[in-house]
Amino acid sequence: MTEYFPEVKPIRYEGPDSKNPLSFKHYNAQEKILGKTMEEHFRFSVCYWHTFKGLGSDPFGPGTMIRAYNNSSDPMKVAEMTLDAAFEFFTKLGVKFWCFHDRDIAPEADNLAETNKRLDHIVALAKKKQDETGVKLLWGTSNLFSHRRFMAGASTNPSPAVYAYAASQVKKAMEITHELGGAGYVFWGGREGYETLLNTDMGRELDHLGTFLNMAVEYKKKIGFQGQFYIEPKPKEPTKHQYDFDAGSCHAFLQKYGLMDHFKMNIEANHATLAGHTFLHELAYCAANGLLGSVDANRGDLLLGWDTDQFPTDLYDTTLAMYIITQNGGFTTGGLNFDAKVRRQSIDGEDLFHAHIGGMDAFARGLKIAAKMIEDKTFENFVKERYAGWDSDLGKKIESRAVGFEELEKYTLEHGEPVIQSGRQEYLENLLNEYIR
Ligand code: XLS
Ligand code: NI
Ligand code: NI
Repeated sequence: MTEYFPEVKPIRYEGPDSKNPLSFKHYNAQEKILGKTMEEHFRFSVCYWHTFKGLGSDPFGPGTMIRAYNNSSDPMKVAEMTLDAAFEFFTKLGVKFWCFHDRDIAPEADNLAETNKRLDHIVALAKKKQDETGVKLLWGTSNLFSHRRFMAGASTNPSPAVYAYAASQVKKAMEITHELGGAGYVFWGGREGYETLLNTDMGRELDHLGTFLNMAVEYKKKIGFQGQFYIEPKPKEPTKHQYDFDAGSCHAFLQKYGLMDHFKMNIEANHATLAGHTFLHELAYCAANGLLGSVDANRGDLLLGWDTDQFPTDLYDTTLAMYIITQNGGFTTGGLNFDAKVRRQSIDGEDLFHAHIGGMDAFARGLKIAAKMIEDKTFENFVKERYAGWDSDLGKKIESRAVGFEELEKYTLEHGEPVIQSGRQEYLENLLNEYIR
């Protein structure tokens, strides 16, 4: 079989002193941290769309990357070669999961029936490759945003015929995800949002989206798909107002449409920052509400206000993310998917490896640091101490709703001015720097 990345040998852990750029310095799959191997902690996944289908195009010019697996005028031949390249890449990198959109793995044909046949062909090949390599599907999803029919949205489209098309596509995407043993299925908003209220009935669109997801839940039960459903929040891009703005607005949406038992969140780092939050905030919000599911790992650029999807390298981010995720029990069905792309000038196949190695090592370092923070309990104890008042008689009475405004007024009149204490932010930030080194 053709080797698509002949210049790269399987990537090994060589430790922090290694000078080999094509080795892991920190990610050591079988090393145990807090009772679990690193592999189990992260459940790293490679995404198909950026890594194999993204060729560096931007609004100012076409792709810059020339790949041997893209070199055919027959789109199905390209699909087959790309699948070979992808599994060679997963195996060499040593990552055990992948993610895809339906249209990443097989190109659309002239009609839905033919398109589905193409998918079946590729899915059969993918299933064989999964069996041979032990690589598994973290989640599948459907591309409801590239084709022109979805220009005004999929399940929030003004036309019920487009809505029906989207439903048919998601139905098939769920079936193939099930067929490939996917651990989850992601709903990212795509073009579910709007540009101007002059042509939009927002209330109706939201209801339609709620109905759509309820239909998906019904169909999931019908086919016996056990994977976890996720919503992936994003505030803008492609539309100006995406309905799945952030974890908080998705949470409200899930509650309104009776979907809380069926969904968790897939939090993408750069989507959080586009929403004016930190990655950490979104993770912590999900953890606080039982919604922490999976992560799309990447980062944005401080100076650019769009979804740049860069590979994660910031140790503060990876440390604090792993701190929250690990403290909340770690991933179960979810994992850490690199929804990230190399820059347009990084044209070699080798660059795909450097990018993933860097991301995996950054998270491995983050996990090691977070583990130390968890073991030491320094921050945990600080927070506990800060809220200790809530374990006092007064705090307990409020939390158990044994008192109301009248009793609280009586307390205040009796006790006078409360004693207040420092939040010690700078002290804590200095302490964090002692861990990150
Ligand atoms: C786009 C999203 C997308 C989802 C999958 O910004 O991140 O890639 O993860 O549809
Ligand atoms: Ni994403
Ligand atoms: Ni994104």
